[in-house]
Amino acid sequence: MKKTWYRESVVYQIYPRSFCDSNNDGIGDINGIIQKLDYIKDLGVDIIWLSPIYDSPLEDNGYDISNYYAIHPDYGTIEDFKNLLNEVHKRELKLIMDLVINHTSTEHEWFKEAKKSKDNPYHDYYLWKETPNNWTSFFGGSAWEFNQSTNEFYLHLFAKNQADLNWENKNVRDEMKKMLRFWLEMGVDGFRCDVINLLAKTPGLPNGKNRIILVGKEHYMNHPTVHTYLKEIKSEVFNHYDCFTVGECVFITPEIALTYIEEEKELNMLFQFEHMAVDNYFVKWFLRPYKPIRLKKAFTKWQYAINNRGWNTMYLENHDQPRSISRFGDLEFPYELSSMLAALFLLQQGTPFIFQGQEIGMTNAGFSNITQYKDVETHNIYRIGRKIFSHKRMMKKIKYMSRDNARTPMQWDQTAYAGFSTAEPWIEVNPNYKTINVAKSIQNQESLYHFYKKLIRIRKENQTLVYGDYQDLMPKHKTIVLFERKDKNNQFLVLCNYKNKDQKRPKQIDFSNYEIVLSNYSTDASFLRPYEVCLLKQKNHA
Ligand code: ISL
Ligand code: CA
Repeated sequence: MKKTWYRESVVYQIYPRSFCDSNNDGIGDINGIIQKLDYIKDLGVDIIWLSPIYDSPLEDNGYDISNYYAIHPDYGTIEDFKNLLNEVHKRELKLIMDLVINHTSTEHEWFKEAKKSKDNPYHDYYLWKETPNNWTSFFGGSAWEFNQSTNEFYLHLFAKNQADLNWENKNVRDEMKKMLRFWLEMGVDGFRCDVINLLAKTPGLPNGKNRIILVGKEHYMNHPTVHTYLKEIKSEVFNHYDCFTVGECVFITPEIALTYIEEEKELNMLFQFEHMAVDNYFVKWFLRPYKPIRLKKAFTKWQYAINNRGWNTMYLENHDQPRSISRFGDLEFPYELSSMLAALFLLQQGTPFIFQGQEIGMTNAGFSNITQYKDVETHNIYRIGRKIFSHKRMMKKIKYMSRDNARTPMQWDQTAYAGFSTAEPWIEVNPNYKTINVAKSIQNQESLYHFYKKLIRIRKENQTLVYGDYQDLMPKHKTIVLFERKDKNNQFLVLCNYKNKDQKRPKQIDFSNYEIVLSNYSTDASFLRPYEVCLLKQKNHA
C-alpha cells in the first residue's frame, strides 16, 4: 500500500467562529487559533482543517463566499492568516482550507454582475431557468429563486443566497484554478472540498424523478462530467504541489467513491456519510433509534470496499453533525462511551478527523428555544416542518439533530463564557462548560483528552494501525465490536463492549496470546464492562 504523509496524519477540524476569540468581540478569530496552536500540537495531530474564513455575508457561516481572496474581517486579515500559516509550519503542522466551489454567495461580484442582465459576461457563470424545474434544496423547499432584472430563476442547491456555479463555463474553471494556485503558493497544504460531487449538472437542467426529498439528484449528484472537472484541476493544479485533497461527497456509495479516489485519480480521499445515517433514514430529520450494529456495519462495508484501492477517512463529528456522545450511546457513562468511540474510529484504516471539542467530550447544546439556534438550515427546517408538525415535535428533532449542537464555543476552562471570550459569544455556550473543559481535561490524567493523546501516539508508533488490513471478526454480534488490524509484522485486535452493561468476553480470543496496549479501564477483569474498549497486540507475531 502506498505510504504518504496524509495517510499517516491525524486531522483536527477547527470551526473558526467558535474556537477562540482573541479580541473579545464574541467571535472566534485567526489570532485566537494562533494562541491555541500549542494545545493542538500537544494533542499529537498533524494537520489542521479550517472551516471557511473567507469574506462572506455569513448566511451559512462562511460556506457562502463573496470573495475567495479575502479574509472575513471577523476573523482577521490576510496578514493574520499568513502569520497563522507560518506559526503552523513552525510547529511542523500542516494547514488545509475549506474549498467551497459548487456555489458562491449572491453577494459575490460575479453574481452581482450576473444578475444584472442576460448579456452580462458573468451571467453564464451561474445556472438559470425561465421556469424552475422541480429540484429541491438541501435546506428544504425549491432550489430556485427569482431574479427580477432578468426575469428568470437561479439555481441554489443550498440556501437561497448560495447560487450554484456553472462549471461548464471555462472561465469559471479557470477562475477556480487561479484561486487555488493563490492559496497553494502562499503555502496552504491542501483543501477539504465542499460538496464536490455536486459540481456538474445535466445540461438543460431537466426535471428530476418524483421523490419526496433530493428531487433532481440524478441530475446533479456524481454526474459523469464532474470527473472531467476534477481531473482537470488535479492535473493542472494539485499535481504541482505537495498538497492533499479530501472531498465531501454527499450520499455516496463505495462503488461511486472509488470513481473519485481509486489510485487517487481525482481526490486523495473523501468523506462518505453512511455511518451518519445510523440514527436516521438517510435524511437527517427522519430520525430512528440508534443501534450500534448499524455503525459497525457501515464502517466495515467501507473498510472492505476501499482497502488496497483507495484510502478512507474516519470521522464521527464535524460542524454539520450532532456531538457523537449525544448520539451513539447513552450518557450514563460519558468517559467510557467517548473513549470507546475514539478508539473505534481512530484505529480503523483511514485518516482520522477530530472535530474541535470532540477530544474533551463536548456534548449537544440541546437548546430548547428556537431563537437560541443560529443555523440557516435549522431555521428553514423549523419553518417548513411547522406546516405539518407541532412546535414540540420540531424542537425535539432540532434539539437532537441541529448543526448548532457542534457549533457552540469551544470549552477552554470554567471562567465566564468557557474561556472562549470575555464578551457574550455569537452563539450560547453549552451550560456544561464548568464540568467539561480543556483545563480540567488536561489536569485529569484519566480524562478523554489524555486517552485521545495516547491513541494518536500509538497510531503514530505502529504502521500496522495505519496501513494494516482490517477484518471484522464478529460481524453479526449486536453489541460487541471486535476487529483485527494486521500486516506481515504485527496483529492487533480492537475489542469494544458497545453496551452500558457487563458482557462476557468473546470466546474466540485467547487473551494469554495478547498484551494490552491500551484500555479505558484501569483495572483488569475477566469480563467486559460498560463501553469497555481495549487494544490488544499479539505477542511474538511471526
Ligand atoms: O448538514 C447537512 C444538511 O443536513 C448536510 O446535508 C450538508 O448540507 C452537506 O453535508 C453539505 O455540507 C457542506 O456544504 C454546505 C454547508 O452548509 C455545510 O456546512 C458544508 O459542510 C453548503 O456549502
Ligand atoms: Ca474575535
